[in-house]
Amino acid sequence: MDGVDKERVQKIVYEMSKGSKYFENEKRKEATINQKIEDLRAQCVLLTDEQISFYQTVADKRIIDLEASRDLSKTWLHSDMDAFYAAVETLENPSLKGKPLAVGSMSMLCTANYEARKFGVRAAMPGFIARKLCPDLIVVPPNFQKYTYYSELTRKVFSNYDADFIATSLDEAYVNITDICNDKSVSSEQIASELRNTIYEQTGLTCSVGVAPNRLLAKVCSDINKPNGQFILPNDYKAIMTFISSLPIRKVGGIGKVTEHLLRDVLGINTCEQMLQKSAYLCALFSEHSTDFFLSIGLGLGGTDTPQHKLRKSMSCERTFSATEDESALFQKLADIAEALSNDMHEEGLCGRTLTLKLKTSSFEVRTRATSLQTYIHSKEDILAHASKLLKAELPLSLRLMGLRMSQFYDVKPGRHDPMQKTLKNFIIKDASQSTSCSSYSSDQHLRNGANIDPSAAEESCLSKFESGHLMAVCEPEDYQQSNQIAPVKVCRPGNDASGIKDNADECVPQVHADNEGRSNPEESLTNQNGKMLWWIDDYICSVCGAELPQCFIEERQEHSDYHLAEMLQKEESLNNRRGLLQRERPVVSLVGKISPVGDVARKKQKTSKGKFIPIDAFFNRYKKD
Ligand code: DCP
Ligand code: MG
Repeated sequence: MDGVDKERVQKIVYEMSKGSKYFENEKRKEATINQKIEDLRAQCVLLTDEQISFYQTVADKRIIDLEASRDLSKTWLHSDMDAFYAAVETLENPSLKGKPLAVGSMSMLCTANYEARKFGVRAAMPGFIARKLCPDLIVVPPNFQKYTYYSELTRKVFSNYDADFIATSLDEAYVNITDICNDKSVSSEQIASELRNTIYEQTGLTCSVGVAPNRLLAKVCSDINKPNGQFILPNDYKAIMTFISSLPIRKVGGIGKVTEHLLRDVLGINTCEQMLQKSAYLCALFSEHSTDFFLSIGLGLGGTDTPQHKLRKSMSCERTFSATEDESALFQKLADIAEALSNDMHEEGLCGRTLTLKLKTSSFEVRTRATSLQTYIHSKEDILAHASKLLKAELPLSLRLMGLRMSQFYDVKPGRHDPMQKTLKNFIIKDASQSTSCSSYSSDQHLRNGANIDPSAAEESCLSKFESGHLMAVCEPEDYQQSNQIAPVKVCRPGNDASGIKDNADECVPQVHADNEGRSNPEESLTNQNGKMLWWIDDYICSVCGAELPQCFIEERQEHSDYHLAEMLQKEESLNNRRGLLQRERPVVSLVGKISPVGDVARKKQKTSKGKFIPIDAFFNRYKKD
């Protein structure tokens, strides 16, 4: 937006969207954020000197630990194609060269070329507003086949540098160039130039590149000399700290509009360095994992290892003992099992969301009781808390075996997708869990882009809870594409995170999402008890049905996920009906009553899916009048 008449752009956008549903939603989101800011400020005021010095000690220790994890031995390159979709369109139609061009529709733009950006036109802006800003703007519809083709060409180039490169979207990738620099005895700068040249030779398209000791910084660096440029940050502590000292926090992946506002308006944090200066307050107000992430940013830390591809579906631990109905003995055993499971999970860097309690009674009847959590957990305390609830509901009982199984992990999807891009499911909602009985929970969730625990990461997301035991994950990594580290699985301790990120409407509500740069939230992911799920492959392909919808089609994507959710509910409903018929003699707790209204809506929606949701244009009354 440098050199853009921002005031004019803001005025036009305001005038054109005023009164629209989108606008009202934005205002609601703003009000929620403001309320959170007020709450956090109030909490700050209540902090006593004693508490602040306590939190300072905690923060200092954490900083020492994080610093100890610093690894300067790796060199990461982040590549980002310039105005990708628009550049492809121009390549295929040279008459577009030099003209302001956007790809998308009158409802929403996916991207704009640099000529159009001078007018304030940008991704996720409705095309009709863009036209107002730039009357000569050419808008062409997206063609994903073309973009995928060119993306594949770039990926071939990346693979020559790093067989395990991480593609985060069609036009972005992280390449570990440590080995190639060493093997060829060439500088990272030379590799960066060479890679950019090769991409240009192979595709006719330009990209920008950042090189740094970790992915978080490499991503920041690739934006510095955009378009068609590169920036190298040396593997040097002093250079990193100087770089970080004045870096605005918003430039860092994982710090989106909401987090930026909270940190700035509550604690006066604008630059990465200030994270360290306010470390005590960060510890006091935010969860352990949020704080770790913030402090990591202050230290310029980020992901350095290539994520392991894991396929583990579940992890369990069970104990057999002489039959007993002594409740305190049973709870003690449960605590032991929870600890063992937690240790195992910790070793593998896993956090899970489905906890199953297995019981064998003294008469050898085996029961399983499971709970699907809205947070990913791994600590002994969290596991025990949920397991105890499950056990309590079964007592009194004489048992000879107890076991705990955790499933639905964050894990790394095999393949080229970046685990950090769509993973950090910081499932942070106040209502901690709901339990349901089941016999087996398969988890395909690990097949999503998963993550190892990495302190230096954050994207924010949440779960929307649906009735009747269904959970729909609405994942809202605020700045998913900016996120350049392996996302951690943030563990929610209810009541511990005062950030407001926890239940932030901005991140949680699957409505219109766009950050400052108009970046839409990319992922509406839904899962059911069979592990079915929806996410957006390469940012635009629906994993369930293959439909193509770019990120900026926010409403359309929401509608699409709603449709699949409804479809899933319908299936479940008919399954329950069938079960009801088959098992008439047994009392069946039917979910039908609860889900059928949704199912009905969905059925209608399926037929009229185009007309059911108001297209975004309709939200803009002005547009219609014009
Ligand atoms: N995209 C989208 N919706 C958005 C943002 C991006 O559909 N809200 C698509 C279109 C872009 C592509 O993803 O061409 C890559 O996104 P980038 O953010 O990298 O944007 P560009 O490559 O277009 O521009 P830049 O030169 O800033 O990288
Ligand atoms: Mg790009």
